Amino acid sequence: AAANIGVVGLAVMGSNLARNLASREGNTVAVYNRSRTKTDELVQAHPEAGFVPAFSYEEFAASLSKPRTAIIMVKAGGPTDAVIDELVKVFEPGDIIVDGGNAYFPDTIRREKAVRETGINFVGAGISGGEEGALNGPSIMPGGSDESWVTLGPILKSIAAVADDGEPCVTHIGHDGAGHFVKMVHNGIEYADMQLIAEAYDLIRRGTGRTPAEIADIFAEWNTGELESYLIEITAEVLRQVDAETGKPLVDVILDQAGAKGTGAWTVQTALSLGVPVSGIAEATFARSLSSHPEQREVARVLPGPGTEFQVDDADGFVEDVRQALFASKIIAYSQGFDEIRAGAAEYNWTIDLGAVSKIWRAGCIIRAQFLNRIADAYAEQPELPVLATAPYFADALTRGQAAWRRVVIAATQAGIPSPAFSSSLAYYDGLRADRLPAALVQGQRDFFGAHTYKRIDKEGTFHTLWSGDRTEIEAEDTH
Ligand code: NBP
Repeated sequence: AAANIGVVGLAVMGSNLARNLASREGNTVAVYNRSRTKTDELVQAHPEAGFVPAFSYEEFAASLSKPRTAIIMVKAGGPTDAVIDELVKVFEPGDIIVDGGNAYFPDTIRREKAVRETGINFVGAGISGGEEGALNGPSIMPGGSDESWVTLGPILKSIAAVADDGEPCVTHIGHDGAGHFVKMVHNGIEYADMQLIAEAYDLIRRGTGRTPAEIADIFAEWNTGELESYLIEITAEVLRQVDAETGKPLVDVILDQAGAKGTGAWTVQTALSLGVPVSGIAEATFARSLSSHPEQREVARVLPGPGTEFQVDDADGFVEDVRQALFASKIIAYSQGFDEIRAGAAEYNWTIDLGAVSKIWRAGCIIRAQFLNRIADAYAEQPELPVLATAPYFADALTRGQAAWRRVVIAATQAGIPSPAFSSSLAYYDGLRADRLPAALVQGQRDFFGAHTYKRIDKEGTFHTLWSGDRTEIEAEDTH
């Protein structure tokens, strides 16, 4: 028993995480992979890491000091279940099994419940930041019991990314599936942020005729202000890239069909069942789906557009409008994402510190940005804040930016340029701040065809109009 931590699954993520662990003072890392070659290759390529290789689950368990702690980094789904089954056989009560893969949170809730019955701790931990993060410091979102956090906390803190203020990007999110839930929403927010940036690029390009390289400069400039973030930074890099083969901007050579691995869809599906409108994330997910149906796009080319040239008069003014529209829409997307976490915590009985979540996203993950400090400030000021976008800093930005935001959505609509994330965020904003919504009419319709009843603004109780009778109103049972 020489190792204090083990890693199962030595593909790119697992081997990078194992190297990260081994590079930290005080860690000795046991490694195991189903097929032996990956283990041999890793151990040979990194003698400096002092790995303790194991070639069976029994050997792996025997090489770990107690309480045994192992991080699983295998393909999500069946493979994760298979590894858990094997580890449960060789581990003992008090030991800790961590799933660092991209599990769907209901699976994590199920696994935690099953493993807990053996007395072994199970922790689902969202690990963000891809390969590079795994090696140099990811943002880590662990769930699981308080007991397992005592052992695991110091280990995870030692390998996590570090924010500018020196804080490690890991916190105990909440019990059972809370960590993977928060990782899921992180990815959903990432989808929204990327789509918003893509819409901003498209509008500027088509409205002003700027080249990708010129737009790269605009994004680089934006990256020095309130939009400063990893995603804005890499967008500039991608736009500046020239294709070696054709000499064209790379972005013009890349097929315009966006892929997805499903975490955006999970975020939206979960939001639908929780009744939380995450329209920015949903539109971003749908925009990827729309893009990847070439057969539909091909036949739809016959449908007419507005038939006018899109050319803005004041190019610099338009670029600034787009910047403000992007920032406003981004505030809404994050506000919606945090709303989903709040609602998920209420539904699944997790105590989640939303400010702490925003802080651990400041480094080691794709949505890392200065902006997250503002979210942390907002929740520090008001932990029960019902709508993040109403915190003073964000409300101020929306007040300053809303006129530009509207101009951009109008321009896009008139020009026939799709801006689903910009415009749905604006619709959400206007819906949320409205004094009265036409939901009153929807209730009337529901009562008409289904006797679903309604409430009144002027008195308590539940009512139904006798639509097919004399149309008088009666008090009714509340059937929603
Ligand atoms: P993969 O997702 O490609 O999985 C390959 C690993 O799973 C190999 O070690 C393979 O062993 C092992 N494995 C499989 Br497949 N079936 C197994 C089984 N029945 N029993 C034991 N091991 C099995 O690896 P990855 O790309 O390194 O990703 C690992 C995890 O990290 C995944 O959950 C993934 O979703 C997540 N991930 C996260 C990020 C991020 O940014 N956070 C990025 C990429 C991946 P073998 O060598 O014997 O075939």
